[in-house]
Amino acid sequence: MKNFVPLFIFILILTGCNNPGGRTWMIPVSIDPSDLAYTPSSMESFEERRSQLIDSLGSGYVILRSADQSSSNRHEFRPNNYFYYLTGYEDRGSYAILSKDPHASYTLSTPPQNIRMQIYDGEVLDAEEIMEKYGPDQTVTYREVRALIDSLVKTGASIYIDRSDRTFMRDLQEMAGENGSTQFKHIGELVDELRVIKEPMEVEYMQKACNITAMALTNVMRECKPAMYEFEMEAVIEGTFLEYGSAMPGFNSIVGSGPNSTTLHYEPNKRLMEDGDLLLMDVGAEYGYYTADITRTIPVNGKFTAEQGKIYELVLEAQKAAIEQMIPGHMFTDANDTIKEMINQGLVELGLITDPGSPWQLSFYTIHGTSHFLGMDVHDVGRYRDRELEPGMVITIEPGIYFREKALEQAQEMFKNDADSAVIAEFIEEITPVYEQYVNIGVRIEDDILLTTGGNINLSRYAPKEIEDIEQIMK
Ligand SMILES: [Mn+2]
Repeated sequence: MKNFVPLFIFILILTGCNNPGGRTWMIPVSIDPSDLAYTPSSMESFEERRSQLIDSLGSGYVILRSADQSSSNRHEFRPNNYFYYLTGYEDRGSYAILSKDPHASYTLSTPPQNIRMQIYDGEVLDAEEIMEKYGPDQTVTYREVRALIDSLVKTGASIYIDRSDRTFMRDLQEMAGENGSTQFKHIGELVDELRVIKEPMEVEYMQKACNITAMALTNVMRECKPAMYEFEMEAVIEGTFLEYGSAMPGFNSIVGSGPNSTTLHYEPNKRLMEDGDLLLMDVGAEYGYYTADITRTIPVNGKFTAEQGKIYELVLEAQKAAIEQMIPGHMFTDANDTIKEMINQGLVELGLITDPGSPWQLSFYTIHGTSHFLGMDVHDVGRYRDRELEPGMVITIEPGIYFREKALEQAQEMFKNDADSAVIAEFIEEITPVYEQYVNIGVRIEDDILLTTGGNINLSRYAPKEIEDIEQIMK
């Protein structure tokens, strides 16, 4: 390994040369996708999840399907999250049945061996290959599994399914018949709490998803300039995802400049960016079916204006303080309370909040919640309310402040249940001259935080967020 050291230093010097005068922003991410290959230890994880699930199953059955093209709203096939979490099986056209039956607690069906489908979609595994790779107790054919499911849903036992797969639920309800006593329960009841605590392999994928996303955002910082379109930045982002082996984004990329930075879920990404705009990017690469979710806000021309800088620093300081609250034993809501307190204080100082004790004035600017679980789903499963943070959770921290042009005229309607109209009118009148300096500024900063014993690790730490770093990279 010694031989690599001089080479490494040489690469460091080379990359340093590309960025004279500034420090190089290094992101440790490799293109090599061999980390996605199944190993005996990754197969053990899937087995361990199934055995935990079966322990809590009682006399019911779990019936899941890998999803087919038509049930997926994505362009490419991607397995159902619950199905994949419990099986590790990645192809279309298979069903999994789990039960306490000691002889056949885990059944996988082979996909339809349909030659025409194979011509279009490629070859599929046969029973022997499935037994070897995924280790079920038995395999059954596609035809047999339909008959088996048909008999199970008529037994009256509890059937656990992914209730968000509506097509499949309707299909099973039809099989059970009008008068069937079968209860279709949500598989999440048994699995979601397992999914909340991430295992080392899951963390590894999420770290890589975050590193790829950090690379994408840094590439935008290098490419971005006025008179480019938002979709060109989207292309840089999703192009980088593909370049590093992320097959698809974990959710639709939000790339909003100027007024669009104030639209929370802006997705058209069509606008021509102007000098003086902010650009807000809320994006995430998916890797190994786990997604990142990182937001960065940058000045299109490479330099924050004084007003943009003030709002940015306020969001950033609140976000950093909130991340420090992400410690096992703290409540899920502690970080959010810190954010509210700091942003409230900052907006009072800027003359944008006239009553520091008024939650509706704060929500006039901040609007949305600031945390969610992250995992296979971008808003991942699990119970949020009234719970303590635990090691292994991955949670986003994403405060934002938004100055929508229309917000002033919509305030009466928005807060009619929170305050008297005379109070709202007074607030609007008082803040208007200040508000106008900030119109079309939208700032959100989002990181993905892994809880560890006694602390946390910021998985998205390689995505630059200090003003100084962003401006340096954009030079
Ligand atoms: Mn988020």
